[in-house]
Amino acid sequence: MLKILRDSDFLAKLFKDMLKIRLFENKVVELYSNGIMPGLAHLYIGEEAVAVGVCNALSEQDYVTSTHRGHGHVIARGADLNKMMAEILGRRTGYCKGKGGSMHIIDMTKGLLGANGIVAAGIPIATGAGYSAKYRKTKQVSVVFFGDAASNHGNFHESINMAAAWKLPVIYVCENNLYGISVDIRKVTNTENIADRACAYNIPGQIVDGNDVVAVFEIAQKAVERARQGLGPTLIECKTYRWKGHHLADPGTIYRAEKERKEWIQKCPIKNFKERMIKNNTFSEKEIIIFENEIKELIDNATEFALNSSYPEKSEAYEDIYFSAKEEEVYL
Ligand SMILES: Cc1ncc(C[n+]2csc(CCOP(=O)(O)OP(=O)(O)O)c2C)c(N)n1
Ligand SMILES: [Mg+2]
Repeated sequence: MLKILRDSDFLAKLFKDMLKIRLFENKVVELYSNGIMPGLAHLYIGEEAVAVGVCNALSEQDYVTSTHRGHGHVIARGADLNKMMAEILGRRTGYCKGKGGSMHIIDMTKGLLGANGIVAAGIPIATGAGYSAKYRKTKQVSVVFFGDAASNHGNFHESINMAAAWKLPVIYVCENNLYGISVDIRKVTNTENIADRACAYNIPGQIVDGNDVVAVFEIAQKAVERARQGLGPTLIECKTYRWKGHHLADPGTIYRAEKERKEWIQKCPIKNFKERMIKNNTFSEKEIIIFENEIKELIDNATEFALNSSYPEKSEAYEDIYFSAKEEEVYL
């Protein structure tokens, strides 16, 4: 704790990474509300400390798998904002040439094995990446982010069982934001903590305040060390909350109490970290404004880049996919 609290460059990076996610997603909301963004996106607003704390504990060679709510993981891993925004706006300069959208951002150069629209599907992929790293003796670790609802999927149990038995270098990061779409996790799960399940596999299960970026970083760093030493996987449960609805078209208010939402907004990971840093004299208000302006510029540039890019041609619709039928055959 002391070591990183003294390193102001590192703390500035944590702050900027969280702010980048928040402001990027605010822009996504604006573009969607103005009818400029096609489809939907699942926002990470309120959960930024999880992705930023964990990804900053990794090295460049490590692997990450993400979810349908993936903007935060991808940005924290250093993805290119221009290519991200272009992808979300369906432009050919995007990560998947505009054909994947928000839920399919992938960047192999950053060890990002993909956001994923299938709940819990990233869990066995990260487990396989961990197996590969162990087999190749590379000392890489593999991290999977997944939600509370995903922890009730068979993939979770099968993957952790295998990783525990074979001591694979995998970190299982559960983002417990209390809901799977509209379903309250407390109504469909009989254990108070998802991390408690770790004992069934004889691995460490850690619970952390998912809105405290320093706490998340520290716990992730220990899990990474353990994995690199060949001691096997860790399950980390980050207690957090999504401020918005399940996706952009869901107001998120019908199935959740307003009081609960407001209490969590008080625990804003960015505001609280900023206040702490100012109180500790790590940064001044002026420096914070400089950081904010830097990030706004990046996001404005990304938006301009995306809006100035063209859409893919109709003739490209069947390129880059496993499906091999010709367009005319599909419509027969
Ligand atoms: C295998 C599968 N089943 C169901 C869905 C529909 N679905 C999309 S998101 C979601 C809930 C996910 O909740 P959680 O894992 O807690 O993640 P969160 O959305 O809260 O981040 C469901 C059921 C899906 N995409 N994939
Ligand atoms: Mg959830």
